[in-house]
Amino acid sequence: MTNEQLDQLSINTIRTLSMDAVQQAKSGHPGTPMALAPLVYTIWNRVMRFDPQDPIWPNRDRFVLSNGHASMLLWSVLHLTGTRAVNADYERLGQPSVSLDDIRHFRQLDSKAPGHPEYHWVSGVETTTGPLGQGVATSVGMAIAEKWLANRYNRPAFEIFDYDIYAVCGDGCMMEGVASEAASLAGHLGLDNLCWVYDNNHITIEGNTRLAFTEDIAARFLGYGWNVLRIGDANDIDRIEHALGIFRETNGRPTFIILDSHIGYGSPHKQDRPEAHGEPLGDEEIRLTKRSYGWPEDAKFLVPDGVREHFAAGVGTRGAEARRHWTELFTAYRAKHPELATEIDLMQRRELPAGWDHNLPVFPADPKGVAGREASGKVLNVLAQNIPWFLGGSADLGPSNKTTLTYEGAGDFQADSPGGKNLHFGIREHAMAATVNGLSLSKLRAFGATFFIFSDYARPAIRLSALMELPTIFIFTHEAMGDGEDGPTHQPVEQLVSLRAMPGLVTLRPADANEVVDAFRYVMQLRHQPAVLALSRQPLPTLDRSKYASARGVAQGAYVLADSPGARPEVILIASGSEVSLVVQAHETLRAEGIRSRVVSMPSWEIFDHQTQEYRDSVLAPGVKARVAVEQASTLGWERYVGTSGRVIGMNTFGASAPLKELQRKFGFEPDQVVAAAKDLLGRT
Ligand SMILES: Cc1ncc(C[n+]2csc(CCOP(=O)(O)OP(=O)(O)O)c2C)c(N)n1
Ligand SMILES: [Mg+2]
Repeated sequence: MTNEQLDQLSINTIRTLSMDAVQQAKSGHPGTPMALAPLVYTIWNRVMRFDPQDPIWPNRDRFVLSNGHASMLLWSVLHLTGTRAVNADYERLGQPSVSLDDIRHFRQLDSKAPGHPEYHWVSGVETTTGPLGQGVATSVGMAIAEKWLANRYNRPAFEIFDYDIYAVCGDGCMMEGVASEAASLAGHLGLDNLCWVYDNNHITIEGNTRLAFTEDIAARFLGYGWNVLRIGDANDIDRIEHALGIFRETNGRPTFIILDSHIGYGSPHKQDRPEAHGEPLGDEEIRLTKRSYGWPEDAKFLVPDGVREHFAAGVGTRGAEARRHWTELFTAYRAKHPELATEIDLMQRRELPAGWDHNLPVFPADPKGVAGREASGKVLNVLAQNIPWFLGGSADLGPSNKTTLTYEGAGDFQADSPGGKNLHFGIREHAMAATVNGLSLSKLRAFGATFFIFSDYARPAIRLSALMELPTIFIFTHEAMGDGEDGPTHQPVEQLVSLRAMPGLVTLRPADANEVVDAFRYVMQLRHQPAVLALSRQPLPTLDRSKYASARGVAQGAYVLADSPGARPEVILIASGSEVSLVVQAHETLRAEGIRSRVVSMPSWEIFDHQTQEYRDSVLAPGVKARVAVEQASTLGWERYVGTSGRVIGMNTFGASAPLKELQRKFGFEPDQVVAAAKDLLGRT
């Protein structure tokens, strides 16, 4: 067989595997894999530097399938390239990442060919996709990461990092706002290591894009400052290869390739029709389509002889050679630059350098206190100096979030200063969170920041952080009514409980400056969980830790901060964040009146819930039924800790525009009101 024939055979193998898998599953998306098989084939087998034997080799090119519904493209190519599996400890397992049996069980329980690409479940998947727009936005973070890594670690004659990022996307991705935010940022930063290929098939679920999407997308990307290319025929693999070559030679701009394609290519009755998007073709149509490809009509899940070998000769050989060369280079680099090499090693395993927590601040007792955001700013500046690959930024609220890294040499990340550690995301919260995911997928330790209320704008990407088990950090300040006069548009209410509801995400709402320090101490040691820090705008009294318990209790999620001497408490007062100090005042009042209360500071439900029953009972003594929870947020969920006979002082409306003091009075966040609730529960009014 000629090479051209093998190319075609390989492409048709991707197509027919996709059709067969969707048919077998009786669900899935056949049309786009049929159309994009030549594209994905070309990227993988002709261009990408990816070694199927080691899918986590640090300098590999990245491939992102942003139109995640076309997952059969990825399962086919991971199978045909013989990509090997890697486990969560980064060990190579030797077995295939995706077997033919997995493809036969496409979309079935435990199959390594699930409905959409899932990072952490299938080796070779660089990021989880499915929510349209997320993949391309995440790819911008990957591209920023590569620029940053190259700047820090490359040395003359040592190009340790020089990889590229390829993302494939469709109409849906292009319509989603997050993609626009991300494209705008990528254009501004001139990320010439980033290439998006847009599947211009004019079809989405409801029909032709004439229905809702008629803009001039080329003009749009030119406006963003991208290099825009067009390929009129998705089957022309030489043109595709040529365009990808232009991308690799383009400096100073990301590349956007518009690829005109036909969804359901080759299907006599479904090509160019919306039904090809998300329905099995049907047995008869599959036969007709296979006939049009010159394929045996009744063969199922067929991988003809020569196809695996063709991939082995293409990406297999090129990837192995690239990795071998890199490994030798890195060995020499390690000899010459041992400290830098060690950093790269640590980073790959998501470990922290020795001394990462040196010089973390300790805040003295102070009734006037320090704002949560202020304490956080001090901690961030220490951490960023201790951990070279710790970086991040805000969505234009740096001065307000106090996230700016101000120490000498921190610098701004820009096209002409790719070593900067202050990222300026602009007012693009959603793309910021997706970018932070991309940075984290590239093994950098990254944070993003905005006001807590606007976490809603970032939420879909935070959810993917949790789903992907990434140790990202989101710093959300102005976490309650502290911005008083800004009013209800800026006062979070339901954000806290909604983030607590997200599996795997750790939320922390520290009570004072020392709790902020210990919250970071906890968060930094996470390797597979994202964290949200909800921090106050206004100063919170720094508690006297010689009188009250140590802030180290943060690591247990909740701890007894203050207790009554002698017998068991009569009432337990539980609070988080800014309400802790007010509950402490209530406790002192109750104590003066001879009522034994206990104060529990509860910065994190999730962490507390993971402690032993014994510990939890030592904090929330089961015999004490009189309990009051105080938190400037939705009351939903607090019953879990106060029980059916407890009381919750929280928010059930949207707050209001007024000075903080007045809001605290109006909504019940005053010591007297806590005292009254406690006494009421005890029948001591
Ligand atoms: C954020 C988001 N909204 C909606 C969907 C549901 N959905 C999946 S695919 C799709 C249509 C996508 O059209 P296009 O990107 O053009 O894909 P094609 O059919 O051309 O492959 C929609 C609406 C989704 N996955 N993510
Ligand atoms: Mg489309």
